[in-house]
Amino acid sequence: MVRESIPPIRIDRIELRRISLPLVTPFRTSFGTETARDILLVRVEADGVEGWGECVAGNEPLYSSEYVEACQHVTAHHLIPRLLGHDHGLVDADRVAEVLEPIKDHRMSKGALEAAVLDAQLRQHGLSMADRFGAVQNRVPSGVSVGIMDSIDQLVSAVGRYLDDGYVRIKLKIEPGWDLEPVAEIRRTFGDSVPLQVDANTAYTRHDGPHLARLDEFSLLLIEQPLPEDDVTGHALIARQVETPVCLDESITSAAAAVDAIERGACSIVNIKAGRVGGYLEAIRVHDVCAERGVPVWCGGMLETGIGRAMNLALAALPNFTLTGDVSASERFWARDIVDEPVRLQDGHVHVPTRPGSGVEVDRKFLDSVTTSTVEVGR
Ligand code: NPG
Repeated sequence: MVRESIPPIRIDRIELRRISLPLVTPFRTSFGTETARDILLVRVEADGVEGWGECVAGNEPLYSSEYVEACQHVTAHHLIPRLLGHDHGLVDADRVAEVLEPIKDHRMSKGALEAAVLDAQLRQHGLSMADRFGAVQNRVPSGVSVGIMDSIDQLVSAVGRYLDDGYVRIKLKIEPGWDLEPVAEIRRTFGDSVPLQVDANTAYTRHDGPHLARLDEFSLLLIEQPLPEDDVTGHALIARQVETPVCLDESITSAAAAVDAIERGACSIVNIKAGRVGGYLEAIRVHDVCAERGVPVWCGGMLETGIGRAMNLALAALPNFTLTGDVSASERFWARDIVDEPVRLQDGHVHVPTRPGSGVEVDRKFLDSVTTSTVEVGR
């Protein structure tokens, strides 16, 4: 698909803002429990408009090596100086990744900065992110990710509530000791027709193929990231031992990594998260290479506020997002969101924003009330 380019913008100032938001309920995965998020937001001021980007790194380096404090440091000291030093601050979102390329990794930080530039540039030209990305849907089905709980009874109640809310697909977090039993109980309680998948967040080993194959009887949509991120060959071994399709998340750090994993038979489905691959533009490339190879994708989530959630929706509306993603309603995680139009669930779907840029406006008063620090970096 040809996506038209738009004129660059001249950046006047970039603000790094940290906010603290408590989660409505603790969220436990195989790598840890989150009760509140310390979130880095990037605000770009350019030609009289502002653009926002959200960094999805967690408080600690548990999901990947990135974490919020390091993201702020690398953004302030390595990414922003390069961006502003290039062409006197005249920036095109399409070229941000290239300008930042000499800095190794730090994809979540790069993605947040690129998102802020893109948001400002699109607002400047009155274009929505969905249109810029090539979205083909105005709403997408909404799935929900359900954390590991203290008891199976608790899990059953939580899943029951989400199904009552209308979520059309359930993802259960699993780890050794919390896999066969919870999955069996959810199937027994809610039946075989509930679209169900599991996510291990790297918690298993290459020896666990026969154990994971015992999940096959539960007709799961997929099993996500059973092994550590760098074990692509191990995933190919597991994929041969289980009938349930293997999906990769942590391992897919770029479009090139997606091609490699697919060609090596390590996955037949890909979870796309913009932050994990260095930004929305690389995420679109991941989408495209998967589409070319007949590999379906779905949009993951990283406990984003309304800013990241709105952008995820624009991405999830692309044609090869044929599996239901993790873009759930804001209220699934936040008592109050920081934007004027939080994501809402309607008939099991969430709407793709249509206004310019991300399509959401930041609620400044509430944002200020949850802000813990602000740093300005000028041109
Ligand atoms: O809906 O935002 C959401 C959460 C979906 O389970 C979810 N995210 O491993 O995919 C994951 C997990 C995650 C959350 C990963 C936070 C990293 C940080």
